[in-house]
Amino acid sequence: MSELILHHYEMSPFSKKVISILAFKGLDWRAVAQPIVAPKPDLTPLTGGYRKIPVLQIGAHIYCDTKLIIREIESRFTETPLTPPELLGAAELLADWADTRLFLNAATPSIYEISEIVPPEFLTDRAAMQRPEVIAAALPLEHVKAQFVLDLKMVARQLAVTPYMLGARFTLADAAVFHVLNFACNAASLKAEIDAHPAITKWLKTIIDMGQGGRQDMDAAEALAIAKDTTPDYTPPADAIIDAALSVGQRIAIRSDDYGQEETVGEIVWVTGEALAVKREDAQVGEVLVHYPRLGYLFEARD
Ligand SMILES: N[C@@H](CCC(=O)N[C@@H](CS)C(=O)NCC(=O)O)C(=O)O
Repeated sequence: MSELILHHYEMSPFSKKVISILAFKGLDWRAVAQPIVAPKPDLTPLTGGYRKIPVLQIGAHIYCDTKLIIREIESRFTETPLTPPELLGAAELLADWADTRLFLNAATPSIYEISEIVPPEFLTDRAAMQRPEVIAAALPLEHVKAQFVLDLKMVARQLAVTPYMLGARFTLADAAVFHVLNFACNAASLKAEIDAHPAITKWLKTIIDMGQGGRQDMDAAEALAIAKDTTPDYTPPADAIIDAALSVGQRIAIRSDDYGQEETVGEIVWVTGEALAVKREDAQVGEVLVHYPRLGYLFEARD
């Protein structure tokens, strides 16, 4: 069973980053709708705790974080490469900027502005995802919005002279900047700032018009049953390494180094320079192999 199953919800910006890539590559995939706020009882049996969206499931393999999800899709489907090698480093750096700094500058003002179209518990849920010291150090909303407007100028400067963020073709850099700006369009005042740059509006439309690839919806129960009926492949990848700090067989807890502190606890099966996979067992889904990138995550030994 090697279907791509994306656990997401319609409003999720990071899901749109992955979906734009599924569209670009013309791939078939299954969409499982997950709740917009915690708890996520049909997701956490797969991840062991991680509640962020999206999560990619392939059989009993669970991929957390879009950085890793996209690399996995790219390595499995090579016919339509997303980012040529000569642009990959630049695309990953730009994607990191978009996913963190641009996202924060856009999300904070957007979330306040769209509060009437999200469930009432949404703001409390998102506030609870932040560490208290981050909340205490929060910058004034007007400043954050002004930073977003400055970010737009940099994006527009590029799109005024090339059709895509890194030149003539769609790459990872477009998917990453797209998901943030597309989400910001939900907030009227941010959409007005975006629309002040016709090159950005045109580029957004080009990506939206790419569609969603071959999407078919799937029930969460079916996705959980697929994980249960499948045995993960524990074979280490060719680039697996020996890392004394993260040795195979060790039990570890994995958690994000930014917002969302839920942990995945499991036994290390393999480690590469940029990712790792832990085995865990759950009454509902049996044995699963949960994959994480190393960038952006903390690992702590557990007995
Ligand atoms: N670094 C993560 C960030 C994912 C993320 O923040 N996703 C948002 C939704 S787009 C989220 O999970 N928010 C809380 C939630 O949906 O429960 C990634 O690249 O996948």
